[in-house]
Amino acid sequence: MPEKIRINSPNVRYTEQYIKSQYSYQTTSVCRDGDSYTVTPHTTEFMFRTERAVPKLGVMLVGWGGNNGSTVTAAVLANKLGLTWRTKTGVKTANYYGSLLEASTVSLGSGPEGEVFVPFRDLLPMVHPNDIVFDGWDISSMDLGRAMERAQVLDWSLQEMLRPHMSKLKPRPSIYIPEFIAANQEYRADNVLTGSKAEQVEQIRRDIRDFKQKSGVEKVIVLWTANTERFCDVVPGVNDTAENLLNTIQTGGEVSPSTLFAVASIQEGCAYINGSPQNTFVPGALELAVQRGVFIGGDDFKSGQTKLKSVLVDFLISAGIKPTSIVSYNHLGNNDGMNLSAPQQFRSKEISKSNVVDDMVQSNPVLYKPGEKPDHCVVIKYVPYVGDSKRAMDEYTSEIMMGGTNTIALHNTCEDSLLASPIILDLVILTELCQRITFCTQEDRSFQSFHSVLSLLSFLCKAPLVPQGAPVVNAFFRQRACIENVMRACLGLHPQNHMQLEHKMK
Ligand code: NAI
Ligand code: DG6
Repeated sequence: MPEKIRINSPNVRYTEQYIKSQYSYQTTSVCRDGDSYTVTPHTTEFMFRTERAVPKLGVMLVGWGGNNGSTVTAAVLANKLGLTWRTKTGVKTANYYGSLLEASTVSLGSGPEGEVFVPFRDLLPMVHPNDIVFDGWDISSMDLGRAMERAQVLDWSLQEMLRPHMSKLKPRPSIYIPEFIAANQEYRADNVLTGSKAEQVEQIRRDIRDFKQKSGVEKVIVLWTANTERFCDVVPGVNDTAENLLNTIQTGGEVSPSTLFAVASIQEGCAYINGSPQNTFVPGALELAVQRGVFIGGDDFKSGQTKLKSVLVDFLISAGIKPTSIVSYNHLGNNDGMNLSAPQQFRSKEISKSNVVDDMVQSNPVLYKPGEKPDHCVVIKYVPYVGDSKRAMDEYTSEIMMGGTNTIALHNTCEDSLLASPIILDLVILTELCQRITFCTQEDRSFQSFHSVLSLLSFLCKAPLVPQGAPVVNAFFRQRACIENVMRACLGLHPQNHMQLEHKMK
């Protein structure tokens, strides 16, 4: 299908296979000498190539029968079928609100009628969510129709329309190692694989191949949206290198289910994304992904409270206001909340929710001394009655001018899974797009892909995974600008500069 946006520039060429762009990447290096700085601008010439053919995409969800898994599957089906349904407040229509790619826009420039905005998804050829084929695994055998009902997320009349379709979808048996998730999850585990760890990894690999073959999809991406696991110890000789990790799987030593899934996916050449906070990507798993040139991404969907935090703290600090204390309470009553009521699983989430302001704090040495941080406290409580409708209450206390104090208190209520579902779609669609982008520089003419650790997904993750030594960016608008500007580079367009000089001249 021809692209909606065509670039009229000598720097961009459309061949049958690719959009090819020449792009001048501008950076600055800084030398500090005491209180003075020498700043040197640099330009590197890049060539980007984006494959134009969009493949048929299959997505396999680990935890398919959970609230996120069943909700995202139902939402895509409802959109595909163009469903509308009645609620007490009127008629609702299926949509993709909350998806960066589907429901937000970017500015292309100006036309006779002013600035022109287009949906993010139109920038480059991308998979449409309606065309994604889902499959997956769950330790609970419930079909997706019953799982959707168990989740209590979607309106009943919509569930009734979806049930005939959803009931045909059944999660594949999964890897269950009880010690990694809360003991309170045991009652769900009636759909589990048996055999050694190596045999179970082989079964997961067979499942991926089976899905691909039966569904006819050309590409598969695997995404973990199963329960939060406890952290794994990183142990030399066990999981510190790819070779040791593969040996440990053979000998049956400690490897978490999520890492076993990651290994199976990587071995099948399928990108693997971790939507939960645990350290799935132990050094051995990371090394394996790099060795095989497979994308991995994570960790932990950035859906609500943390997303707001990455906006609010960015706003405060970049406005010169000094946050000194951030206290974040949550209570929720879904199965995720029940799992997180166990200390080790809560600890995984606490870690991922707690490091999200570090880059913003470090960016402002006027406000913070080296090593200084705001107090930051995260509390999560399980309250069954509220179900998936999570409550998040936050108090941000900041120092303002002349010893003043500014306190902001927030209360947020919404269905957690309806925030996570569009993020799942963005993660897989963006990952798939990145698989079709290659680039080279004038100095090194051999085309390469992005690093296996796909840091472009940071916008969608609470604890962004980045290549070793790369900076972690949590600040919301920087993360968004990164995605937008990389896509613009693929079209030979300069980054958005927002200067609007043409409107500032006499
Ligand atoms: P859920 O508890 O409803 O779903 C998880 C599913 O995973 C369950 O159906 C469970 O049976 C299954 N499961 C557990 N261990 C498994 C294994 N080894 N293999 C296959 N399936 C397994 O939870 P929900 O609400 O869907 O959340 C999923 C994950 O996403 C959680 O870890 C949560 O912390 C994370 N998350 C959710 C966000 C949200 O806004 N909903 C945001 C950020 C992260
Ligand atoms: C309680 O915090 C449950 C969690 O799974 C969160 O709902 C989820 O991680 C979303 O977190 P946040 O901070 O992005 O709203």
